[in-house]
Amino acid sequence: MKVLGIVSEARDLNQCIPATQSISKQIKAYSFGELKEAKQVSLGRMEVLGIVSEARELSQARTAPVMDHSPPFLATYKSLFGGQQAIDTETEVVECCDLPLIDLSRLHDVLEAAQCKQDIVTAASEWGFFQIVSHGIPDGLLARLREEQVKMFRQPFKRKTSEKLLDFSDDSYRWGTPTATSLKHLSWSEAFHVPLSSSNKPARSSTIRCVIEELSLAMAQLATQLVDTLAEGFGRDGTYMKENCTRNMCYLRLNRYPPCPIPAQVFGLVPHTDSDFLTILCQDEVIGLQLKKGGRWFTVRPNPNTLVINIGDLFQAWSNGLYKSVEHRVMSNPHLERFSVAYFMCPSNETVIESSAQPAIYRKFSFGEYRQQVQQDVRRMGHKVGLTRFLA
Ligand SMILES: O=C(O)CCC(=O)C(=O)O
Repeated sequence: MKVLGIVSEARDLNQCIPATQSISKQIKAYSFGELKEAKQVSLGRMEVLGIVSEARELSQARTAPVMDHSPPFLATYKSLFGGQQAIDTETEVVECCDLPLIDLSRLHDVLEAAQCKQDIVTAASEWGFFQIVSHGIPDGLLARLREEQVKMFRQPFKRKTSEKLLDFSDDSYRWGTPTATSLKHLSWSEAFHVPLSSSNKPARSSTIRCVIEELSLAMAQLATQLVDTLAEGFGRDGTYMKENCTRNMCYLRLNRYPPCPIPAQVFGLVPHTDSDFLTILCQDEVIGLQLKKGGRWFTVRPNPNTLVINIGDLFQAWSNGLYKSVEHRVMSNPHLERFSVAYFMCPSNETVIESSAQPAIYRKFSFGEYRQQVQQDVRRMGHKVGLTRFLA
């Protein structure tokens, strides 16, 4: 493994993936298209892992129906390969961490509520990330969403790019990073971006639309509860958020990270902070999410039984830096596909973000202005600059 530079991956796999998910079992989930694309670069890796015969067998199974659902990353971005690497898993030692765990049922216990609120405030200030249980989103609903999400991504790639699937808007399906000019800006992932404004009135009803509708209502309620607590933490109330972050301003992103034959070279999702107030993330059991704390990257130990909450840029500005919008990224994985769903709590474009603290770290700005600046930076420089552009 050392020769192939996959020691750390093997360590991660050993530490963080449930034993029941053997690599050989997972590889059966690969489509022919993925294997075909991965074959050139990854047969060596597969050989070392003792799964080469299965890989060959699968890649040669031409009689099986071909469901080519993974995007053609290698072919499309070939001009970026062979140059500078985005990441170096050989030199970078990344430890696993457990996010602060908060049981939200304590908010309803008179003896526990104050301490629970304090724990949320502390986690948002020190980590910018925490995980929650007893959050009120039914497990069955999350499971149904995952099932529908998998079906959406299993559609042939051509269909995902060329058709308006299930009433999602035309540009809902996204993959890779069209603006990437180097590997470090490329994300090896695909996503359906679903503005919740359009989920209210589906032209025709489908299971996924109904599940999204139900989930977005539950997520909005949860987000309001968290925001009330967080606003209270610096002497504000949640009215401002309730008025400006109505559900139709928010959006859901369904993410899929296909197995990547060159994980040492490319991210699943490039390092970024979220441009919203607050994000609620539902991830599966596959390792991938990492966050930066004290200048070092940590791998978040995945726990599919919790929801992960992270603070976005707007909350950092509104709280005058009390809460941290922390840089995070997703590592690509050579063997396993990974799914996640993120709910982004956003205000209307006209909403003005202004801290009432003095001196204010950031000048006041509207969300529309912020969004435009982020898009411009990504277009011009390949990456987001974020809040540092808005220092007072
Ligand atoms: O998939 C994940 O774990 C993180 C997703 C994320 O950071 C995003 O969608 O912005």
